[in-house]
Amino acid sequence: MLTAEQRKQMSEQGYLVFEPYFNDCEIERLTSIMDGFAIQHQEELRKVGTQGISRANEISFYNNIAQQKPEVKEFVTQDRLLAFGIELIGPDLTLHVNQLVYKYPEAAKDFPWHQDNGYRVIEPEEYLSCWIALSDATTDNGCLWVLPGSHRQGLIPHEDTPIGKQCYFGSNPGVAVQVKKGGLVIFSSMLVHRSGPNRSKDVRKSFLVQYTDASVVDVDTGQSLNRMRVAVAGAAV
Ligand SMILES: O=C(O)CCC(=O)C(=O)O
Repeated sequence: MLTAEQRKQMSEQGYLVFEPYFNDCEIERLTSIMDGFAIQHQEELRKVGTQGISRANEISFYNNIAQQKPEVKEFVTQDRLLAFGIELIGPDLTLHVNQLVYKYPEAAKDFPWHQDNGYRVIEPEEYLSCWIALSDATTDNGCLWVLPGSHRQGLIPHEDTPIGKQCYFGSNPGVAVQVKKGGLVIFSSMLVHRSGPNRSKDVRKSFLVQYTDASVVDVDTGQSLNRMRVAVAGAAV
């Protein structure tokens, strides 16, 4: 799946960009499903204001879509996506998180610097995050920013902030990962990343898919996470 050069970049920098990766038809089909969940989620959020790191009229993180929609299950188990997980994590995989992240216009806040592992400590520690652009992602509307190479530092302590957990407070601006609709960013769960505010007039839409080794346990409880199995012995389930 990956060339030697790409494997080197993944190992040294902790991320890779594929652009374009999914065609318009694939993205439109996925987006029409995500839009339905995002609208519903925002309606719920307007009643309560916030729910975890989601905020009414600002940002939605909505999870477990593949468990509700067969088309999305098919999307996250397709070879073109799963093969990255198999190559970089291992032949036996579970689906850790699958969630839409929608940033609404003029959501003034960023989503702070974090490692995905900062949200839940698991073992084996490193897993793969696949971030799919459902709309163009730019510095204007809240694209991802990364600190290349930061995945090599191990798990960094995270502090709770009102807008999410944060593990980096320094002045390094990092690298903006601007991608067109249909682009794919894959990165190590240990990579320090953030996303910027959406100063545009449109919703910035993405879908995040994460693959963990199937043996994964929650370090605090010692229990298996009981996630959906997506690959056995290097083949999709
Ligand atoms: O899509 C975004 O704006 C941020 C996503 C992200 O960093 C995450 O869910 O870990």
